[in-house]
Amino acid sequence: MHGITITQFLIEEQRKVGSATGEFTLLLNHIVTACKRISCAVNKGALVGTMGNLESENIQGETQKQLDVITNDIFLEANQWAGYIAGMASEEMDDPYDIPEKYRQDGKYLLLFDPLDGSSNVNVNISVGTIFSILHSPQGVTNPKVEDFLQPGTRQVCAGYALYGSSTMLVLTTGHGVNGFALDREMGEFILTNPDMQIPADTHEFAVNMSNQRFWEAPVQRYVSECLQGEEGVRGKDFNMRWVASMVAEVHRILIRGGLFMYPMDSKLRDKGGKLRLMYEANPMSFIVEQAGGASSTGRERILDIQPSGLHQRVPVILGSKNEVGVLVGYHRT
Ligand code: AHM
Ligand code: MG
Repeated sequence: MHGITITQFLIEEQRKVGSATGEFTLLLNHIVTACKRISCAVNKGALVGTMGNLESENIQGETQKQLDVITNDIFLEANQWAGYIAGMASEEMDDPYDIPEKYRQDGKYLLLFDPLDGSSNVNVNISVGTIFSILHSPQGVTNPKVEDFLQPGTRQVCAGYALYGSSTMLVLTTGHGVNGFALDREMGEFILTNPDMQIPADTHEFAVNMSNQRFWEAPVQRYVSECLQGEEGVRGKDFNMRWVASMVAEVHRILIRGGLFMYPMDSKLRDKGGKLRLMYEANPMSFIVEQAGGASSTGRERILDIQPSGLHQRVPVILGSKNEVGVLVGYHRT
């Protein structure tokens, strides 16, 4: 039997909230459309010659790929015109996007996104994704400034990602659990395939870029060396390791079968604050992981509790199976 479409799912969810006006459901529908368009753009990449680098750099000083810019434009275009959104910000833009005057209408929401996460993987045909986070726009603000976006992750109304992998999946939370939808390309619809996703509390799989080992802090050194000792070591079990270098793919794997993912602080990242960006990578993924029963921390504090100080702020990230995150966070206390 075919599952329900994402549109039916969203409308049924909306019915449960008596006071809902339907605007939020429509807003999510535009995000869904943007993700379908991005899925097509990523799939066609090599055929239409969009797999290369551009000469430009983004605010993070990273060389932009053609697809970084194309997918950023798709997200802006799909979401700017309906009036539900007061402001948008993304990894690919230094400042919040100026929504054209003709579309401005006291929108209730702010949208933050990374249009193509893991884009260093795109020209080698490895999974990439889109990450997004929705916040309330402060009341009475029609042209939101950076300060209006700087809300802690606990204030997110919704977070989600699309994974462009062997199939395209969309995973969402609005604070009532996590649901996953697979794109049926023939129908052109996302279908509910993974209702109420739950992360197992225990795991024997970790994900980290091992090439940074010599730069890590002591707690992470200890944790990984104990995992590598396997059955003979203090952990008393063998661990497996994965590193896709696409956070969306790693978080999706953890939602399906558990695991621990980290991009920890290291001595060469200290000035930047970490590698991953708080507002459109760490916060939405932490919201999803916590809603699926997992945990997420910098090692020293819960990510969702951080009061942001900048749109492109970076933080160390440790997330996944609750008990395993607990072990590593515990090592940061000793
Ligand atoms: P991006 O948004 O520029 O693609 O960077 C974020 C990505 C994450 O998806 C991934 O976990 C990490 O960068 C990989 O970094 P590294 O290449 O250092 O392993
Ligand atoms: Mg990214």
